[in-house]
Parts: sequence; structure tokens; C-alpha cells
Amino acid sequence: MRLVTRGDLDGVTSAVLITTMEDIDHTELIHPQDITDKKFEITPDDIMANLPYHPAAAMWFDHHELTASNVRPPENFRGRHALAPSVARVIYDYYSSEKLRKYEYLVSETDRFDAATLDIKDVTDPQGVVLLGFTIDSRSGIGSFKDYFNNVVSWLKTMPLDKVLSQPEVKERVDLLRENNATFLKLLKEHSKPVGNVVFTDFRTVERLPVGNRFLVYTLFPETNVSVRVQWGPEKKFAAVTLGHNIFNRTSKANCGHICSDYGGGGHKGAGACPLPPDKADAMIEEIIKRLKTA
Ligand SMILES: [Mn+2]
Repeated sequence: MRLVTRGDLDGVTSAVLITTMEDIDHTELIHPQDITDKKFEITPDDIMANLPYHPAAAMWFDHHELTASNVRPPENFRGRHALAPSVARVIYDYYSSEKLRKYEYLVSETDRFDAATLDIKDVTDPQGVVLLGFTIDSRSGIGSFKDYFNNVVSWLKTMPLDKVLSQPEVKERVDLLRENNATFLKLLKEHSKPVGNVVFTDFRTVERLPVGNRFLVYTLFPETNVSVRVQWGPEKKFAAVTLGHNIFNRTSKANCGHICSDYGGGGHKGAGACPLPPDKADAMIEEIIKRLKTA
């Protein structure tokens, strides 16, 4: 069978668990939007994890809220849907097998990572599973991401964690991560300012923006409870705006996903994104900030 999941730590841990319990011969990594937009074909040979429901799949596991834009599962689907910190947790509980017991720590760290219940140190100086989690990012390109994903899955099944972290491919990504985060932190300091409870970062004047840790901004502005960031989309066709709650100061009542959906985007309560027309971006950002201040 084929496993279809997302290319993140929750996807990795899900793959570790499912390949232990089911006969999986390969894994496909896709984006949830590919299911919503019906761009990816799902067949009865597929087990899906961490993606919206698809009626053709043999089994389905997810931990996200069901949304209006996706197909709803019938009562008797195979698999499980539950609101949990990670889909890995949903899968672990579903099988509740002795064979998976050795992954208890991996699953609980995946919970922390996926739900962003992290400490400041997990962001400024990540270690262990959290560090590994930050390396599993398709945007930070060294070699084939799919190969890396599959390698991490098989390493986690055959080696202790410290040995996984000492693999040259992992170390190479960790080095790049640290380098990018250092540059990103410097740029964040230069381009961010607090506006009441909101921290606003404008990266539109930055030519080459490294992929940096999205939680770093909250270590710089701990007194704010929500962030707005803008940077150019491809070919400057739109201004890409992202909103997020401060994970270290969870006092904002704003629903980032709802606000973003009013501007053609979407997301969850804690994080959202929307593409804005370049000529209207400034005015729209001002409106968005106003809403975040009064929420
Ligand atoms: Mn997840």
C-alpha cells in the first residue's frame, strides 16, 4: 500500500508508526491544498495521514478540525479522526500496540512540536526531536527532500535518536538551519516593530530572505501576543501576509484564519496566511493590525 502524508515532523512520525503496523511499499508527500483542490489522485491502495478526508482512501487519520471546503467522512470510515496535538498521537492511540511502545517519546515530542507548545530554548537552541523537526522542511533545499524524509523515517526505526542526529545529512541540515536562523534573526531585528500588542515585520525590502524559524520573532517581542509579517510572493505578484499567535504569550483572542479568509486566504485560529494585491497591501495590513489590536 501507499502512505500519503505531509512533509513535516508529524508526517515523519506518522510514517514510522504506520509502516510498522501496515504493509507500506512507498510514501508520497503532498500539501493539504492538493486534496482540497482535487489535484492529487487518491486510490483504495492509499492510507492517508495529516490530510483532509478523501472517500477513496483505504484508511484516513487526521487531527485537524473538519472544514467546510473539504469532504466530510462518513461514520464508518476506517482509521480515526480526533482533535489531538498531532496526528501521530491519533495513530499511536488507534493501534495502541505493544510494537509502537518504543516510539512513545517520539510521539510526545511530535505532539509538542506540532502543537507548538515549545519553550524559548526549543526555538533559540533546539535539541533532540525538536531539532530534527526543524530540519524536516521542504523549503530548506539540500538534495532531495523526499529522500531525506524517507531516510529519517528509516533511521528513527533502526537507530537511537542521538545516532539519527549524527547522520551527515541531518548534521548538514542542522548547520544550514543555524546559519539561516542567525541571518533571519538579524533581519527580523531590522524590519520588525511593535504596534501595541502586535509585532509587525515588513520584509518587502529584503532581496534574499532565508527560511528562518517562524517563532523567533516572539523571542524578540515577548510582550506582544500576535504577529503580522509581509514579504513578496513569487515575482512580486502579491504581498504574502502571515499572521500568528505568540506561542509564548497565548493571550490573543483573534482568529487568524478567519481574518485571513476575509482577504482571500485562510488558516487556523493560531495562524493564517493571505495573498494581498501589491497596490492595496498597505491599507489592508493596516486594517488587519487594527483587528488584531481590538480582538
Ligand atoms: Mn499535524
